[in-house]
Amino acid sequence: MKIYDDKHIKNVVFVGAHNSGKTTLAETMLFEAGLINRRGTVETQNTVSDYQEIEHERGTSVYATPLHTEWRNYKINIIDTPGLDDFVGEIISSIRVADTIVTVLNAQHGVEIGTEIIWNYINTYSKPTLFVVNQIDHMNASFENTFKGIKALVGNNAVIIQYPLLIDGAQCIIDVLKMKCYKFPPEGGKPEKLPIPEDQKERADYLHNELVEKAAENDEELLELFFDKGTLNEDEMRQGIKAGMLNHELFPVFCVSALNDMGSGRLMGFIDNVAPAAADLKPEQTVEGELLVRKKEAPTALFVFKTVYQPSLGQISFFKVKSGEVKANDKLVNSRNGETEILNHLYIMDGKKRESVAKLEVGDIGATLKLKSTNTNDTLHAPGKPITIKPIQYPEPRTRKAVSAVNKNEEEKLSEALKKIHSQDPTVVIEFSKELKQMILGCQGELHLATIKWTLDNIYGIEAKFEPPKIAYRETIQRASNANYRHKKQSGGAGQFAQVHMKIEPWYEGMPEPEGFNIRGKEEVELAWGGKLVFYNCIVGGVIDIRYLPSIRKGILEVMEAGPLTGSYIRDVRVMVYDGKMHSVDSNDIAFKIAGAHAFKEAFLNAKPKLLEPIQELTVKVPEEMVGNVMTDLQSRRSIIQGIDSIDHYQILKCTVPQAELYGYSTNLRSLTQGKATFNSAFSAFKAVPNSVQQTLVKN
Ligand SMILES: Nc1nc2c(ncn2[C@@H]2O[C@H](COP(=O)(O)OP(=O)(O)OP(=O)(O)O)[C@@H](O)[C@H]2O)c(=O)[nH]1
Ligand SMILES: [Mg+2]
Repeated sequence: MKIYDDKHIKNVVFVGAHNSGKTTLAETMLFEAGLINRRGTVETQNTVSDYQEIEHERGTSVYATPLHTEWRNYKINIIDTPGLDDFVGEIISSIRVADTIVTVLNAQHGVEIGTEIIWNYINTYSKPTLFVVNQIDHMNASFENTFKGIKALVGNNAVIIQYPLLIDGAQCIIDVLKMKCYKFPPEGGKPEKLPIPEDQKERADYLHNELVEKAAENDEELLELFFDKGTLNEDEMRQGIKAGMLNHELFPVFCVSALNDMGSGRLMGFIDNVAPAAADLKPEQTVEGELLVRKKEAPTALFVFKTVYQPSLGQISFFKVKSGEVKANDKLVNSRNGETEILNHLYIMDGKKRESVAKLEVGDIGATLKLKSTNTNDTLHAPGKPITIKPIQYPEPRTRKAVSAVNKNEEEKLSEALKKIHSQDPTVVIEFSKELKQMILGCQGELHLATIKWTLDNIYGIEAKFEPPKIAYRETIQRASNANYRHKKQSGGAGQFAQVHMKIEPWYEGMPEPEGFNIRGKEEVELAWGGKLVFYNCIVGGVIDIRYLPSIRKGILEVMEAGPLTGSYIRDVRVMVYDGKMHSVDSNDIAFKIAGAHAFKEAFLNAKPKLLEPIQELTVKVPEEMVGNVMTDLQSRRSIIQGIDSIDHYQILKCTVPQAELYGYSTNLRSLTQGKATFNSAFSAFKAVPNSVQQTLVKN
């Protein structure tokens, strides 16, 4: 394998809505480049990219798969990503290491919600992007509508390089950069190059001129040339298009039929000739605030963007060389934990196939095995000078489950396996909730969850149970109440004695100080679970020694950790301890803690206690025609609609919904809208539950 420098490496990432044809296009390109001599299909489960068992079972890409081809003078690394946004972690990681993004669209459906979601991520990183309208062979294909959709998405900077045409039943592609008509044989492959047909000349000229102008706009010299000559030659156009792509101000649009191998050769040619190489992108700033030197002589820095675990190989870490070069057996340091890792072998991976290489230079993508303590998002750097590549920000989980091992003895094994899964896929989030006494797993949706379950079953051999997580309720009070508790114990030796009088009241921010009390001390306790306990010492005449007050407060806090209604945390109460008694011999800290706890519990139960539930703020983006169903469903979930906006043909619904009613929402929304709606939700506040709900919960 030849070693390529960053001027001759192109890292291309295929993204796009589910089923747009990314995996098929990748396969066709590998075939065109001669890396494989037979094209597999998704249906026959023999593509290079979708090689994992779960991908065969589901008939869809689940993981981003790095592939590569060598074409003319370049090494083109292709990463084929999944389209379903359950696997958004794989998509974002790949976008992060891309030099050029190829956004594949299905000409039958145009811009889909999946395309829009991904476009937002592309924008975050401002990566050079081209659009490929696929499936032009399909009877329902509409290039025009798809192009309109692209323009609506990216604006007037989308420019057509190719459009499809049928001539006497034969699939043709008109190319307005080369000003050629490519006519394909029915079986695909090499096209016949023809002049532009007479009746297409006007349109092709118009589009050509548009492309020339757009290309000129992005480079001062070219603009001058354009004003002098009135046009640009092909090489000048290439230069301008590349500059425009790098400025994120020009988005070329191509068309192909990946399935029938029409147009993919020309697309490869464009990637080869025009698309930015690794060396063309702006140098990145590191976490340490320095600009990365992208030279092979510079200190080595690798960014690990993907980790997989395969039983036969162990852990495989995929990285991009961000600076310097890496050789087999290099010792590098992980900037997160300072651990030294030995990279015993370096590989180039093509799906399940791997090829050993001696070294990789800056800009390239490779893999290594069996790193000890390196996760996705880590940087490995040469010893001596710490370099940390800015980590990828992954989205928050959209669905949460309580997870436990079916076999109780396997709890620890399960927890270890989940930690491993998280280190490979940061969109899987695990936390043990002390409050709920459950292990909570957060992920991106039902399909994501299904793959986690599959991995636990098949890779780690653990049977896990997923249940709705308990809801983190809170308890509070609605009116004031008093209690007087005497704790007295006389058994043999020293006795225990303490008596506490207290008044409790609902607390709210900005409330006036209590009246009618002689306030000696005030303590505001910020509760770890939210809300406050405001504790007043209103003891008169020293009836309780001041040193016992902290014990009374401790007793109250113990009750607040497990409220009398449902065992949930109590919040937002103020307590005035205003009277009591002590005994010169038998009173002690423990006695006052017990008396404080009992008095508080008694007062709490008489203060119209109320259960509070967590309320989420929910935003749903849904195509206009489906908004009715989504609203009806939301109403059945005790939601309160707060506003509706519209953007293009989408409605944006904003509402608040109790967390307890959101369980399974991602699945439900998907089935209500055929996956065309998206949502996100964030915690908003605790609100009182309706009485009927409280009755059921307190009974349980
Ligand atoms: N007619 C037609 N069908 C195509 C074309 N390209 C792909 N398909 C079909 O579309 C379906 C999806 O293709 P994939 O290549 O798996 O699409 P994908 O974008 O990789 O899908 P995900 O990875 O699941 O997002 C398969 O049935 C393909 O055979 C095409 O050019 N024309
Ligand atoms: Mg795929």
